[in-house]
Formats: sequence, C-alpha cells, structure tokens
Amino acid sequence: MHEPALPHLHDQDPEIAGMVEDEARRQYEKLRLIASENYVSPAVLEAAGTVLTNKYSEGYAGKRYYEGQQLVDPIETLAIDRAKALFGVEHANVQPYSGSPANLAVYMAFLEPGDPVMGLSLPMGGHLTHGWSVSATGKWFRPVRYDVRADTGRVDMDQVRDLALKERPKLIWCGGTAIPRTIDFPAFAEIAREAGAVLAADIAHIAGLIAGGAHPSPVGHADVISTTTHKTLRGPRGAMVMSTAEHAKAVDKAVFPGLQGGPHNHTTAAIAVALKEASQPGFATYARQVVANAKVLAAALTDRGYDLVSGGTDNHLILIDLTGKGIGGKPAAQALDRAGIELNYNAVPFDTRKPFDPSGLRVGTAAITTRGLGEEHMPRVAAWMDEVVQAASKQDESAVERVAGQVRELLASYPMPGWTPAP
Ligand code: DSN
Repeated sequence: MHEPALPHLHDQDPEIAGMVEDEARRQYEKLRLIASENYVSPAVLEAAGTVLTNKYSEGYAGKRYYEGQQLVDPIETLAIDRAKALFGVEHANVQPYSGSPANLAVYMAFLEPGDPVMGLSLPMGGHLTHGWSVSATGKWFRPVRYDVRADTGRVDMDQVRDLALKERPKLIWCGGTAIPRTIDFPAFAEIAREAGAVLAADIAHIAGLIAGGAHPSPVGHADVISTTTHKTLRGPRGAMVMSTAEHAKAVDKAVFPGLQGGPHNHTTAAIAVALKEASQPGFATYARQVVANAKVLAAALTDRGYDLVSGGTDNHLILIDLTGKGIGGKPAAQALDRAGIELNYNAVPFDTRKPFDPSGLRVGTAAITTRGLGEEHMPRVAAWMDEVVQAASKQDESAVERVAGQVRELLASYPMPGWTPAP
C-alpha cells in the first residue's frame, strides 16, 4: 500500500491508482541501480502532494505578482535558508523545475547567445546541457568539449587547461552524469581563473554526497552551482541554482522572469523537507554508506572480470565497459531488468558503438543504500549481475528468472519508504 495512502485516487480514478500502486510494487521488488534515482521519504511524498500545487507565485518572497503568498513566501524562504545552511552557500534559488532548466538558467545568467562554453563531452560522462550538439546549449552557444584520458578514464586536466586558454570560454562546466571519480573543483577553479571564465559546478549526481561530507564541496571554488534535488540528495524531482552573493541577482533574474513562470510550490516544500532530512546526522552516515557500497560493488565486479571505466569509483557511480564480454550494454541492461536488476545502458569513453546501443552499463548505489543494503550484500549483487550478463549472452532465460526470484526474496526483508506490501 502506498504511504501516504491514496484513498481518493483509488475512488476517483482506479486506473491511475492501480498503475501507481503497481509502479510502487515494481520499485519494491527491483534492485534499483539507476545512478540518478533514489527513494524519497514518506514526508517528502506528503509535502509534494499538498494543496501548494494550487497556488501561483511568480516572483520571489516579498515581491510576487499574485496575492495570497502569506504561506508560500515563508515556505520558499525556509527552503532557501536550508539550502544555504546545508551547502554553505551565500545564495540559493530553489525554483528551477529540474536539472536542465537549472543549467539553462546558468547560461542565461552569464552568457549571450553564441558565446563559447566548455564542458565534458556527453559520451565521456558529461551532460546534454553542457553544450552537447543536440541540446539548445550546443546550438545556441559555441561548445568546446573536453574529454577523459583514454589510459586513465579520468578527466584530462591538461587538456582542460590547454583548451580553456586557447578557446577562452566564458563559462566552464565541471560535473556530469557518468563520472565515477572525485571532481577536482580547486583545479577547475584555477583554470577558470586563468582563462577568465565563470566556473559552474553541476553537482546533480553528487549533491547528497557533498551534503553528507562524502565528496569535496565546490563551494569556495565554483562561481555557480547547479543541482537536481532527486538523486543522491534524496528529495523530490526538482533543482536548485546556488551561487556567491555577487551572482545572486543574475541567477534569480535568469530563473524568473528569464526562463520560468510560477514556481512549483508543492515541490519547493518537498525540497525544504528533503534539505532538513539531509542536515540530520543520519544523512552523513547514509552518504558514506552509498560510497562504501559502490566501492565494494566495484571491487566485486572487477574480481569477476568486469572492466570498469577509470578502474573503480570514488562516489556512488560505476561505469562498466562490456566490450570484453561480447555483449552490448542494451541487451545486457534489458536482461538485467528482467532479472529484477534495474540500471541503464550507457556510452563509455571512446565508445565504438552507437548511443542507443552502447558498450556500457551505468550503476549507482544511492537507492539500494536507502533501502538498507550494505557492503555485505554487494558481492551478491555483483554475482547476480554476472550471472545475468552471462545468461543474456547464452539466451538462458531460466537463469534470468531464477535471479529475479532471488532478488525479490532479498528485498522483501528491506522496507521501502513510500510503500508496504499488503499484510
Ligand atoms: N538523466 C540524468 C541521469 O540519469 O544522470 C541526468 O540528467
């Protein structure tokens, strides 16, 4: 049963209610290893499902374009204050609808159309909005892309410096979506200073690790920081842009009226709740456990002959290169999903296969750690993954089904926030 319960939804629209309950059961029965996903708390779910969704609030606290902000103003202010305290930043905007709009706001705050922008290329672990060609950011700005090194799988900081000094980007992004290693914020900041560029840190993947002290912070190094709130930070689907006081006005103007209309107040409240949760001592324990689990899982996969980009992980994320295993990422991911192990196929650096059928698998430990799994479970997870990848190569569907049953059995002992099976 969903928690909070959905009696009105069941009554009004049993079709949707049924699918929501089924999705909850699916999340309960699956080993969820998608690196950008998590389970939010029932308190976050409750806040996200409130009457705050009824309210328009264009503008900012004390300066809105609609009346009736007596409660929305303090809610948004509380979310901002909690973000500032948790991350130690001078300014936070909690209105961006999600990660891509948050990143667009960074462009709007600092760049003019056609200006050069530098980011990690998408197949190397960057994000679409860091100037990739199919994104508006790659069409409306002049992208300059840096890579990871072929021999180490790590960002090539020499190349970053050379390119920055040659191309003089106005904005440099660090961070991305498939980076298994610590981001060297001080090194990026030094290069940005030398090149006269604004440094933007996209910490969407690692925000929870930073909040919990399990990854260094970009604060004091980056001029502006963007993040989603729903990955390791374990909040609702939303985003924030944080900055020094110097850039506060530019950031706020870019979000509204630059790009967005009314903020999603129900999401703002849920972000505030998640930020409060992330400031509790237990969250630091969680963040450390996420990393510890990923390290043990990476070692167990390596022991089983899997080739990991960069040779391992420093954070929540592992990127597996299946090239040597004779199977593509997509069929492997599909077989793993049938086996109750949910992850995504992913390009690996210098991939020779196409983006829709690449060579890699991306794995993350944020959700399974929330579920309560620890280091002791990781060798078993690696063994299951190996068994299924081998079974997929041989089209042995019975092995896939056997693993699905074992996964369900293990997870039945670990409660899921937001849903409990009927007694
Ligand atoms: N789609 C997100 C991820 O999975 O990493 C990034 O935007």
